[in-house]
Amino acid sequence: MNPIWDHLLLDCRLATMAETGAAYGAIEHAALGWRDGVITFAGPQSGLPEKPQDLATHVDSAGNAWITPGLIDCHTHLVFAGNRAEEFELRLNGASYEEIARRGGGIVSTVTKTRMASEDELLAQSLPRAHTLARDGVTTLEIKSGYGLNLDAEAKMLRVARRIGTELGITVRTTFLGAHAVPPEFAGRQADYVDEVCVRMLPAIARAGLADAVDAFCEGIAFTPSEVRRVFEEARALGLRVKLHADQLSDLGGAALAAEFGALSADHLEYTNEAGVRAMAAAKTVAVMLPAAFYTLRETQLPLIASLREHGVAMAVASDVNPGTAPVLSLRHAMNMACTLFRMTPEEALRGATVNAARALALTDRGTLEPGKRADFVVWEVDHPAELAYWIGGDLARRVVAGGHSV
Ligand code: DI6
Ligand code: FE
Repeated sequence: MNPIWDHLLLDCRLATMAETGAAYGAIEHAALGWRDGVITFAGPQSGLPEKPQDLATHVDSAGNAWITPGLIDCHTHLVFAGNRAEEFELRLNGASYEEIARRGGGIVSTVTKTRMASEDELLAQSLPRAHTLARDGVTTLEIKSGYGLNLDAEAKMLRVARRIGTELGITVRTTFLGAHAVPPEFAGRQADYVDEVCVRMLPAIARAGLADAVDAFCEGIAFTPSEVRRVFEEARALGLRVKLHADQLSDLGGAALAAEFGALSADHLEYTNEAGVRAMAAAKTVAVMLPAAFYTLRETQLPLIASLREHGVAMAVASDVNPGTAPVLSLRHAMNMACTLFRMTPEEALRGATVNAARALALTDRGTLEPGKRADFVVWEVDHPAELAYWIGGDLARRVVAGGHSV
């Protein structure tokens, strides 16, 4: 009989993250099989239908290692030029993030550098960051534009994001974030810039197929709820799903606004109120927790984790990799912060970086280890899945597999 699968890994401990009733959806003494990049078997080894050698071309032992779904980082601004270590220093000398932004620093300084960089330079600067995330277990990565703020530079960022996926053999989902900040040439003409985003940039980006979703920064230092509404209406007309930077620094009702548009996710949420939580629950909008930004800004207002939990809002955890508020290059580190700072459990943090992150990206083919899902998984050097959120740093991923191939 010819083997039916490409690969079969024996002696696994699977944290499937599927809703099995067991913590982490765990299955011990398990086997994992896959063919053509898709999982064909994820269950007790005793349940294999044939002898391993008859089932797969390549049969290996995982040596009783823990295996999880590939990690999914569902919110990053990973493509940018330069960095903002200088601003970090300014903040340590007393300036606030908002003051720096008002003085033309902050996001706009990254915009200047990103516009100046050629596409290849931008790739060369950004790729190592993505590589670092992937080595730590990330097999699906969302990347936003938002440091170009004109059509050419935004398109350049999104092309670089797509090239990162091709270069590393991981999945990259792109998000258009033209409404991130007002570029200097539109200073004092914010409404005109919103026009530019809605009438010119967004339709062209959509036509070029460069964006999988549309995001905006709804904040006192960025865009008002009514400006965001215009962007979302345009996105809806173009058939693109939306997500929102909501209530990060103040409560502008961002979570409820996102929910009203059936957003995939509302992200940050430190200042979101109970009504916002209820609106998200009703709309099944995922709450994306970004504790690295909370940490970097030394924020003290905690998102309403207990209420989100109580209302059954799915919580994701993402790195928010960006040069201003989250210079973090490990999704696991963000998971650690989600536990230590936000009091999420290690299991919630892992769910947040797998199954719930998949939901935040509208990806139904991944996030758990189950037959029919993509063969995206990580073999870890740990004795318990809680270690993934417990260790700060460290080199824990023994093997990272995306679409059936080692990354
Ligand atoms: N919220 C954030 O935390 C990042 N963007 C956003 O909308 C910060 C981006 C930056 O400072 O460069
Ligand atoms: Fe962000």
